[in-house]
Amino acid sequence: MTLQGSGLETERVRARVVATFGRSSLIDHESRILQATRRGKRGDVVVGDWVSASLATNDQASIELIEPRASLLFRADSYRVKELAANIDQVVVVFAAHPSFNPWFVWKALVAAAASGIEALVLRNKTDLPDASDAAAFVQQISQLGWRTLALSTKVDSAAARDLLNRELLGRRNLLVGQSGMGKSTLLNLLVPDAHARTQEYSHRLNVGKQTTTASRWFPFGSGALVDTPGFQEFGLSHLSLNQIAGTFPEFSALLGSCRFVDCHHHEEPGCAISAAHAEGSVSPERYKFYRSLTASLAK
Ligand SMILES: Nc1nc2c(ncn2[C@@H]2O[C@H](COP(=O)(O)OP(=O)(O)O)[C@@H](O)[C@H]2O)c(=O)[nH]1
Ligand SMILES: [Mg+2]
Ligand SMILES: [Zn+2]
Repeated sequence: MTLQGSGLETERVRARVVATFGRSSLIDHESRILQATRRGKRGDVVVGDWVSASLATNDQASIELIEPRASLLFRADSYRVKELAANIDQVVVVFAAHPSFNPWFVWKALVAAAASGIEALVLRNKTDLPDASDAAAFVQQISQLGWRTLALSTKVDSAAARDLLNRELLGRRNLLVGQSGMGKSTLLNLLVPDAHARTQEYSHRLNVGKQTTTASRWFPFGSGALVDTPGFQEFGLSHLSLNQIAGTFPEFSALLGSCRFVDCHHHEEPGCAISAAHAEGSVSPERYKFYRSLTASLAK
């Protein structure tokens, strides 16, 4: 569509937001990357959004409208709640025995995904290295709780890793999360060979320092996508309510609704079905401790 008037010719395009930094975004319109700004509004554009933008002749676009999102994934840090990505349909949580991993990071990412109604896959990377921090046992526990899991070595057995990953990731819009050093970028580069070059191009065009990976980056992958996230050590969940959190624990699902009090916090209230299950050992002590920690400030 071409709008005439005021001497300026603009064309409306539909595009995918592939990177953001401050008020600037990069949008992908039929494989052409354009620089875009959002007039008036601040910070409401999220990587993964479909937008409608008007395109000026100088290759600068202005985002006019954000289409309704199929999903939106958040995480919180000590300052604020941040959107990680929109329109994701699978969260891939990457961890490895080296450097040592934090099991609660993996569990928190699973809570965030489930609370947003997004499927999750837990990926144990670096199986070529000695398993000094019991990664295999951890992934087995997660699998017993009902999540899909994979174990592979991105670096040493790349061909096998690529086959396994293609099977689980192709055709989906995947968000890679994990503590830094777990192998997310290695995995991304294995599946999307020009990802490194594109990351540099994105940073250059957004005028961000080369080393700064401060935000998510969207890369087309088959009919879906792979979205890389920056290294963060904490996956805060302060945006979720107690009921939302409890609802993401698979081992609670058969018990929710059986507590004596409808508004039970499952913190050892009389007649609590979940603390009873914990006392009997059918809810693991570590998982219950994790639940109590997540909801400590919410149970009032
Ligand atoms: N031994 C081994 N090292 C790996 C594997 N995958 C990644 N690495 C290494 O782990 C380090 C961190 O990887 P990187 O992809 O940057 O992690 P990210 O911070 O999660 O993006 C790099 O030195 C990689 O070469 C693997 O499967 N096995
Ligand atoms: Mg990385
Ligand atoms: Zn209860």
